[in-house]
Amino acid sequence: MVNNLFSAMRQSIVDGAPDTALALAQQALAAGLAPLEAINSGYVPGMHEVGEQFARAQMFLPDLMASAEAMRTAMAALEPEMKKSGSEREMAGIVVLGTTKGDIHEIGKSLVGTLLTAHGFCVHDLGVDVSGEKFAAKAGELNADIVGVSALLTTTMRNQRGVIESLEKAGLRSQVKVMVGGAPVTRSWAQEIGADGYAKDAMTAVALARELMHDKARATQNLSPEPA
Ligand code: B1M
Repeated sequence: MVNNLFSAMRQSIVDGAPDTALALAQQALAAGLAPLEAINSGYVPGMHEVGEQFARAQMFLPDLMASAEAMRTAMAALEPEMKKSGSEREMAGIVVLGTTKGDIHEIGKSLVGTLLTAHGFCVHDLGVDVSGEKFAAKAGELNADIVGVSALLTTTMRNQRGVIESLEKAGLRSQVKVMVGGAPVTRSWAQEIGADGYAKDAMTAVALARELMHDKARATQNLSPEPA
């Protein structure tokens, strides 16, 4: 039964059908299905299928855009449910999030933001096509704990390094942790550019953000003067 629902969700993305995607999201919520399960097992496989068909030239840019619209519509229905628990918890940390300069892919980044919010982080989402300077300015203004940079294109991944350089220039690097992610990003790339961590998906991003907050707290304790 639930597999039929997942398969219909997947198909609504492949078809680029926002109304169907929305109706299925509402059906899932009414049935008590966890929103993240609907996203990961229903809609995301549809996006992968679309990406593969696009790469094989069996789908074109307008198809990709229609699929993205269907995905956004479904996520808009599921997001409030996912975010609910976050508002009831103690604030876990401040995150400045965005997709790197030259890149307008927003769905994965927004999902990361939603799950961080759901787990108590205060997320400031700068959107897409964000320059390193903008990341650094917002991180400084908010005294952010973490800067999260998403990139979906092999050509824009390198701008993640630019964000780190901008934080260094602004004198903020020692106080802000940097996490990176996005389909072409790998752990070794994160290490190469000097990021503090890499997460392969949104749930892993939450675990990583918590880990980075622990690292920050430990570093602060080590700097505190010894009690007399
Ligand atoms: Co584009 N696109 N796209 N696209 N698109 C890809 C990425 C591509 C792989 C498709 C393909 O060819 N198979 C390919 C990139 C190839 C490459 O670089 N090697 C590609 C291309 C080529 C392009 C254009 C250049 C096409 C063109 O114009 N000719 C163009 C570039 C525009 C630009 O950015 N300058 C383009 C445009 C678009 C649309 C605008 C049409 C649309 C985006 C709409 C939108 O976001 N509003 C789009 C889409 C939808 C895709 C695919 C099909 C799906 C992306 C997506 O939303 N996935 C994508 C193919 C694919 O990825 N399989 C493709 C679902 C999402 C939940 O997953 O984003 O991976 P994802 O996020 C995951 C993880 O990666 C991770 O967690 C998320 C949730 O689990 N994650 C993080 C992401 N960010 C993170 C940050 C973190 C931690 C984890 O910490 C901070």
